Amino acid sequence: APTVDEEALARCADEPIAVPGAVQPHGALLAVSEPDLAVVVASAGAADLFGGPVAGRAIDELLDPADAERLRAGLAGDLAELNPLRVRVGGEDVDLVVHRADGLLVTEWEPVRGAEEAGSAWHRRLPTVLQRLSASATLDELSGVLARDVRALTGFDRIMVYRFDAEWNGEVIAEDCRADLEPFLGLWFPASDIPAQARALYATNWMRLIPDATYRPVPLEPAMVGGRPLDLSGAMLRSVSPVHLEYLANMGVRASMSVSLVDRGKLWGLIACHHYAGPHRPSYTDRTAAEFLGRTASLLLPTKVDAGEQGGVVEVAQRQAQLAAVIGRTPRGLAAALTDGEVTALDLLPAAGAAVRLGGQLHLLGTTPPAERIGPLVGDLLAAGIRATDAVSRAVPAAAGLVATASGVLVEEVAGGRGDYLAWFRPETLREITWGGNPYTSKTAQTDAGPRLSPRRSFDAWSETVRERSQPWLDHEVAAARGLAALLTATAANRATEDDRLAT
Ligand code: BLA
Repeated sequence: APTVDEEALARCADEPIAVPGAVQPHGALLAVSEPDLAVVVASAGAADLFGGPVAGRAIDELLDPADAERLRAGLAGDLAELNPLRVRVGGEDVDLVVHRADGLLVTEWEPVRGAEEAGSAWHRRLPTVLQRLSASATLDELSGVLARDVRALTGFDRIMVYRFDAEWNGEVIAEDCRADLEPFLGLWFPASDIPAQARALYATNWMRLIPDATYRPVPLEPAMVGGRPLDLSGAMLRSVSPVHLEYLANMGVRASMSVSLVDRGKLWGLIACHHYAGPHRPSYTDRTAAEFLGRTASLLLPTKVDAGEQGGVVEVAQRQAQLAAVIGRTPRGLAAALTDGEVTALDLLPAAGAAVRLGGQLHLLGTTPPAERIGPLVGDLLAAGIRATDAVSRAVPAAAGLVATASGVLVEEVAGGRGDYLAWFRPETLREITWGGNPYTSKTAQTDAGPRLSPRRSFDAWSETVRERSQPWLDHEVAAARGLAALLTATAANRATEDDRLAT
């Protein structure tokens, strides 16, 4: 993976994107105190929308009496059910969306003029879409359905399903786009394109929209409440990072939206949406429908078969059962059960070599590093808390010179503390990957706050051969290794107890 300047990268992740002190201009923000609903913070220019100054006024006074009544009734209940409240402001239809932050009620007012209103027809098709999502057998199929249906719903020029790897680089695994656009399918993007604090925000906040990436941020007034800038992490109008706006400009993207895909609490990927010709702003309702599809697909993720794992799951489970049977049948000598029989520890999962250390004795199977190198290697990995790595040379110093046989190492302790373990080895596998632009050309610029990374300028496909890496260890393989180690630990403990009983 690209090693861009670490310090500059850390700066990127330091940018306080939750508190930019500004909003985007396609709406107005008023943060009010409760229960009087008096305006404490307003976005600059809010007076234009409301036809007069708003500071210190109560927002229900800014509304028609009937709308004010609906707002008050909604505030007494679940805010999520109130959103959006369609109200009239200055003769215009406005979607009012509210949430609470920093002890204030944050109200956001988005005039619907310009936003597409063709959503309701689409909503009637939702059951069909849900049916398609749940009927898809594989991850590929699910992602394809998601890209096509989110595009049909939102009208963006390009929809991509983007999946993170273990180091937060990402691959475009599905795409639906205008026929004249060059496809991004299969391209990889480096982790630094979406820094850590943004990923953290996106794991809890599922949706963000930039209808026009050439916008000028609208400041909040006053800039501070109670000595702090207002937390906008839950605000739909939140002004986004200027670095990201530069990135979009370099990519030729005029409007961008993304919806999180989250697997069991962890950010798994994004549905990334681009518009090129001009600004693009799907209505609040259509956006939330897209978010709903993202949430539904997220729930389905664990149930879909990953192309990389197809077939393997069953085979590994069978081997695990066979080994368990052999262990149960063999009264003495667990090591012999794992290394001498028809099925050995090496057969448990796809690997070139395995090491079994039981009762202080090391047994080698297949192609492994030299015996004397294995102990120190395993020791370093365990000390570093690493159970599985496909890039051993980057993980621990004891791996020097071992990449040919052991670029990948999977290790599980047996009966912890005695130095016994099971380990599997995979050789280096050269892999060609194509990045969406040479990731090594991001520029580091000096700023007052220290070095800062700026987005790369070219997104032309750029291929690279990845070295010193093995095939990755899949979750079910790691689980099988852990299961076998746990069985050996329990069996060894049982037999020790039996031996004690026989001796007395
Ligand atoms: C945010 N970067 C993002 C977002 C995406 C990407 C989707 C979320 C915001 C949005 O929906 O537009 C990246 N967009 C992509 C990728 C594809 C895409 C990979 O379409 C691939 C198809 N960006 C940089 C560098 C920095 C950086 C060097 O290139 C750091 C200095 C920062 N990206 C950055 C930040 C955010 C971001 C700070 C958060 C923006 C925000 O929410 O305020």
